[in-house]
Amino acid sequence: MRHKLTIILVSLFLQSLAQFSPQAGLPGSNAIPANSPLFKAWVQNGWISPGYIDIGDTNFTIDQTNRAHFGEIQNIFGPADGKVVSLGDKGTVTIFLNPPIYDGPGYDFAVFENGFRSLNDSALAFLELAYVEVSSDGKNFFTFPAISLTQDTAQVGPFEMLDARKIYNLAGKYISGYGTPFDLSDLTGFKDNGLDLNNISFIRIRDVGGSINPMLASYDSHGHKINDPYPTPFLSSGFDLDAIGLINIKTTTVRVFPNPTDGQIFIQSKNKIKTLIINDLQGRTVFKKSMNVNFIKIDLSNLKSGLYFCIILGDNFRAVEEIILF
Ligand SMILES: [Ca+2]
Ligand SMILES: [Ca+2]
Repeated sequence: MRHKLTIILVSLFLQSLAQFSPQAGLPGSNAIPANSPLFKAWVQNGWISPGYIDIGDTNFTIDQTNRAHFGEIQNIFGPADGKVVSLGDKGTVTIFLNPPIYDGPGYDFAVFENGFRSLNDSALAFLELAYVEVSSDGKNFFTFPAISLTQDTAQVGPFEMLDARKIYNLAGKYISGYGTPFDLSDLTGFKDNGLDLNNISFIRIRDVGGSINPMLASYDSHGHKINDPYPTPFLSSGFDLDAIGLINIKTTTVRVFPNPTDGQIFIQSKNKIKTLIINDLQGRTVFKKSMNVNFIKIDLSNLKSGLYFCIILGDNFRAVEEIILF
């Protein structure tokens, strides 16, 4: 008990000292500008599950809906350009990566939002924050361990500024035009839980909400409430996703064709295919088979039309391909 208390006190002391990377443009900032040659590709797809305009008042509507609806999902495709889609309170955007990304040297990807700097203090900015989660299989997502040292006793208001030095591993830490970088090596602890850091095929951005009301709060990895501008009762409520720049991208060795398909699918792989799994968009497994081949034909014509993910597993090898069944 005493030991535990000591650990808590030491960790509180360290947190009070901790200063993370400052706002973009300040010395020592790790913000990556959109035109950096580090970016080898940009996310080109995604689907949104919009959150409430105001999670504290779900009866509040604009244009007959209580969900955020500002911007098209297409606004996140391609390089960061300031065009965004709004997630709403605790809304999500999920992105499929093909080819996957992997834990290579340094940062592996960066997330762009549309925050803006304070006119009075270059260290402060209007920021909306989101958790970042990744998955190898589209079923099990793992969240980057985030830290918010912003006080959590007085609600940050709808137009109040945040200090980036108090924010770690949350998207939206930097102003428009600068990406918040993420290093997959921060998730090494999840390797035994099914996360393959060598094959990350999905990224999910999840708005934090930002309320410090205990009924509505989101917490960081130290159990501290994440305080960000709330309420933001506008169509554009919540995190505004602009783009995701990819840094460490895998070269792919799998072909799935024809695609889209009416059901007949051929899968060709340089590595031996040992297990083949088909999951639907909700992550439910609709097909699973063991084998030991480089080439296989399967028939999915008994499935409902829609989007599926084909997961191809071999020895030290995994690929995920999107299949459109019509
Ligand atoms: Ca890395
Ligand atoms: Ca954009």
